[in-house]
This record gives sequence, structure tokens and C-alpha cells, in this order.
Amino acid sequence: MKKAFITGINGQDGSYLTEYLLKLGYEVHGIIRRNSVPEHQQSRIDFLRKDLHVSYGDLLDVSGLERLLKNIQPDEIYNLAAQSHVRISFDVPQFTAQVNALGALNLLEAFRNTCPDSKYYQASSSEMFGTSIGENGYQSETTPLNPTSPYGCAKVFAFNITRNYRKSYKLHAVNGILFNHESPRRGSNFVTNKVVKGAVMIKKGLATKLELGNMDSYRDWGHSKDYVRAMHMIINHNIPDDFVVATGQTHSVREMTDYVFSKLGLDYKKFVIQNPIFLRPEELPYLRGDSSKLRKTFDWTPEYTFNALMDEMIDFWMENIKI
Ligand code: NAP
Ligand code: F7E
Repeated sequence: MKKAFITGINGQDGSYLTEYLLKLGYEVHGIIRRNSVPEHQQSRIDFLRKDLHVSYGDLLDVSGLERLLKNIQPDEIYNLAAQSHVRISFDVPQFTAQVNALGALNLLEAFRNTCPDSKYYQASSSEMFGTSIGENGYQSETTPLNPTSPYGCAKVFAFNITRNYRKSYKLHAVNGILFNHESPRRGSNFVTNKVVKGAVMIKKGLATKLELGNMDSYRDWGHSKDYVRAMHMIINHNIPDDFVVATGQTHSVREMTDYVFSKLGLDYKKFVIQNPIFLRPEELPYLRGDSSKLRKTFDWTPEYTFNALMDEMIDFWMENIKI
């Protein structure tokens, strides 16, 4: 039985990855942080709890990470923990850098010192590309990194230090450069889930307005379930390497909002207003990923289309918001 160790196990991706690995027969270990409302610590993995080995841990607590890895001796380590909200990274830049950049280094050190024969996956992000776009209109593994947020800057460090540890110490350490991916489990302050939840509240007569920031940025949105499958493929490739994971389709926030409201029989223009508090000091205007390296190497294709993803989220909130 293979053993996996997941940081951020109660996050959107951590929960889907856990389900996926359990189905493959893995023994799954993960860390959660202490929260004053204990019910929230495991809300996304509660239904899997009896099959899991969950410990308290934090990316900032190196001795705890070393102790856990030394005891567990995992075959695969997935570093999914992060302060993952880009706009909030402008409010808490130093904390974001500590967790997303130095936290990754802490885990790499623990991996190198306690279980160097394991494999390590770093959750890298399309936010690292910032304003860079290839001549063909896509971002790929060779597009320069030009981040536009403290989050993106911290992720560039984690990306580079993962590559550096791979080369310096001959470790099996890899990066998945994932474009935006969503699901009903997405935090409701990310734009897709915020729009769907807000539109459903309006449809049910529980709200009259939805406040958003910039509606003219473009994102390449996929489904988290498709992306955790890719993580498992990437970490298990015989040559440690870095791969973009993306759908190759892009939509503006406005198009996505229009789709969601129209699906509910509503005209978004009557309900959506701009609130400057949701604008960012620097915006990333356009993302569209070229994942041909991943598709050629592993025969990966996403099962969800953009419409199927949004429809699943709409159905979730229609069922779960009660009048
Ligand atoms: P998420 O839902 O925000 O989950 C992040 C998890 O990390 C949460 O469980 C959080 O725990 C945990 N965490 C935060 N700080 C921690 C710390 N110091 N020590 C231990 N755990 C900590 O994010 P996600 O959408 O699943 O994304 C997973 C990873 O992929 C993140 O690294 C993210 O930056 C990256 N990524 C995401 C996307 C995307 O579109 N979703 C795209 C590219 C890359 P709490 O609940 O206690 O806060
Ligand atoms: O914003 C615009 C906002 O917060 C998407 C994270 O998973 O993907 C995610 O980062 C777009 C931006 O995601 C609101 O300005 C408009 O242009 O859903 P988001 P993100 O910033 O792209 C990357 C790949 C990650 O790695 C991150 O971890 O939507 N937008 N109005 C808004 N965004 C939010 N959150 N709220 C609004 O009201």
C-alpha cells in the first residue's frame, strides 16, 4: 500500500486528491491547522475522516513537519497548503510569503532530511506568469514568469526552490503549474463560487445585489477533480519535471457571470454592481494555458467543460441554499 502525505488536505484540492488517492488504495496522511472553530478544520474531509490519518501541523513549524515525515515515510508528498487568495495576499503580503514561499522550503528541507527517496509535488500556479503571454496567446512551461501579486511572487520562489532542490540534491521534486480550477468546494470568496452563490441567493429572493471587482479579466477555468488526477500523473512520471495543467479555453469574468445568471433566467446587468474593495492594486488581465506537454506525456484530457463545471456549481448552490 502506497502512502501519501498531503499539506492543505482540507482545502479544495486536498479533499479531491484525498478521495482520488483513497480510491487508488493509498494510505493517506495529512495536516490541518488549529482553528478556534474545530468544525471548520475538517469540513471538506469530514465524510472521509474514518479512512484518514490527520495530524495537527503547519508549514511554518519545521520540527513538526520533520517528525511527521520521519514517522510516516510517505512515498509521495503533496504540498498543497497555501494562503491561496490573490487579492488577500495584498493585505497580508509577509504572511503570504512566509507560508507560500518559506513554507515550501521548510517542507523541502524536511523531505530532504527525513525521506529523500520520497517524491515531492509543489502546487505552483499560473499566477506566476502575471502579465506574460506567449506570441500564440497562451502561457506554457517556457513563458517567462512576471508575477503581479505578493501571492504570485511567493509562488515563483516556491517553484524555483523546488527545481533547485531537484537539481542540487537529485530529489524527485516536481511542479504542477495549475491554471484556475474550481468546484462546489471552492472557497466562496473566489470569483466563480462567489458569482454562483450570489446569483442563486438573488434567484431565491435572499439578496438583491452582487458586488464584484474587475469583470474584464480572463481566466482559464477547469475542474479541481480533473486537476488532482494530473497532480498524481505528474508526481509519478519517471523523470521529475514541471507541467502546465489547463483547459486551453479562456472566459472573462463578465462572460462567466452572464452564463450563470442566464442559466437561472436572470439578467446580470440588473443585479451586479462594482465595489472597488474587490479590485486589486495590480491585476493579472489574461490567462490561457497551453497544456500540450501534459497531454502528450500522459494522454490527459479534462472531463469537465466550462459549462459542465459551472452547471455543477449552480446545482450545488440551488440544492444547498434553503429559503
Ligand atoms: P485552498 O482551498 O485555499 O486550500 C489551502 C489549504 O492550505 C487549506 O486547507 C489551508 O488550511 C491550508 N493552509 C494554509 N496555510 C497553511 C499553513 N501555514 N500550514 C498548513 N496548512 C495551511 O486552496 P486550493 O484551491 O485547494 O489550492 C491548493 C494549492 O494549489 C494551493 O497551494 C494554491 O495556492 C495552489 N493553486 C490553486 C489553484 C486554484 O485555482 N485552486 C491554482 C493554482 C495553484 P486552513 O483551512 O486552515 O486555512
Ligand atoms: O479571481 C476577478 C479578479 O480570486 C479571478 C487562486 O486559486 O487562481 C486563483 O486566483 C478573477 C480576477 O482567482 C471579483 O480580479 C472580479 O481577475 O477567483 P479569483 P485568481 O485571483 O485568478 C490562481 C491560479 C491561483 O493560484 C490562486 O490560488 O476575478 N474578480 N470580481 C474577482 N475575484 C474575486 N475573488 N472576488 C470578486 O469579487
